[in-house]
Amino acid sequence: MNLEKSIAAFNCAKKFMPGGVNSPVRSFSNVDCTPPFISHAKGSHIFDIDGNDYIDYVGSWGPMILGHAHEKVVDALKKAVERGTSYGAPTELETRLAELVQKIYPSMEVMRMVNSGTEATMSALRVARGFTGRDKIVKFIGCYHGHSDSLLVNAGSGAATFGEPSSPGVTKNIAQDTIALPYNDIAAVEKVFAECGEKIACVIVEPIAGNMGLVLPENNFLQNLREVTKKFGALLIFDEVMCGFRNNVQAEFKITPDLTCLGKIIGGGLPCACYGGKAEIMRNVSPDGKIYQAGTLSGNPLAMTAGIETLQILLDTPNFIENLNAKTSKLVEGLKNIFGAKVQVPQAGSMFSIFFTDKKVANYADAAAANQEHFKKWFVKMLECGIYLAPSQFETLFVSAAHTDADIEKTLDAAKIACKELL
Ligand code: HOZ
Repeated sequence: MNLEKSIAAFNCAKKFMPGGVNSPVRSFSNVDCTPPFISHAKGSHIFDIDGNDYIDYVGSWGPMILGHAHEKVVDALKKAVERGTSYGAPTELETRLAELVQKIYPSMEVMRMVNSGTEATMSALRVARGFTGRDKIVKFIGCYHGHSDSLLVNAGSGAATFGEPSSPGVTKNIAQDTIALPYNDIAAVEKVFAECGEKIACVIVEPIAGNMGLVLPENNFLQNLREVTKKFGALLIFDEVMCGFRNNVQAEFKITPDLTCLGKIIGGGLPCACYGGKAEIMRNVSPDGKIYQAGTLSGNPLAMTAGIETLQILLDTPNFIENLNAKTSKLVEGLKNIFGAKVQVPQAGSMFSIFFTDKKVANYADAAAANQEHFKKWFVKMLECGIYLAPSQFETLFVSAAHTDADIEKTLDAAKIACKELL
């Protein structure tokens, strides 16, 4: 694979940006590769400046559920650009997107649009603290909720990838209010609540964890979280930035969290996120209430337009999610057949990941114990075969509506080659 131009572009970028990138995992440094520099993307494919063509399972880390440059989204955006790119004033677009979100997430009675998942989770924490008058929060080791100080404690995703799950720069004073517990361990949660439940403002959780690889909730973990938080008057926050829209966790598990954080798909590939929940809680946000949060580009008309088009397609296309999930199952079953019991390939709807271990992965310790050297070799071989995967064990892969049967077959052929070399 020729990456000559990408290597030159990377060297140039390194002069200006830490690691040559604007988000650490993109540097590919943990898999000892040069990241292909992207020129464009269409459907399920992404193309680099060297002319290489890849089948893309990163999908901009989740948002591109329709595939890249979907015609309807692009057309709507072209028209929106002509009307101006930002007003810093209310538009009807914001209400339209909120209505669509509420159709899918009825628990979000009142919501606020923001620009990134980090902003959504950070703001939801502030609301939880402001509403309850309590300081402490509970999160789970290996879950990643963006990079605000309170949440960058025992975090997954890039923080775990680069061995800094609790970042320097987060003060002890802030970190001491964050209690990090093992995912899927309800006994640990109950113990902490028994010790200091009256000081805990909220539990924040990825109901389907995607930032330590894909880890599914087990043994009524989510239902038990709902019960224990209710008992102690703490809020339950579902961070569905990654799993949202692809999985309807709240309906499936019949759980109403107090607050929900959404991102990625909600902006259809443009910067947008949202937090919201019960009206009695959200009405405390300024200007209705005293809890402050604001943003110049919040509710930006381009992001609202891409979000509206994307959600409308999800809602209007018969069996959209069922078809997407079936396609993903075909890929996941194919990978299981190729690798056998030596690997784990968890799936949640159109999300999946691969762990090189024969043991089931239920938390961060299990994920970190999987063979990272095998992961690295797998990643490099797949890239050489034209399959673009997330360059870290602590991320998740996404299938889009644009992936074809031929894409899935080509991916499985590449996996056969990688498997032969690996195992
Ligand atoms: N680490 C984030 C996904 N879990 C975002 C990665 C990126 O955009 O580079």
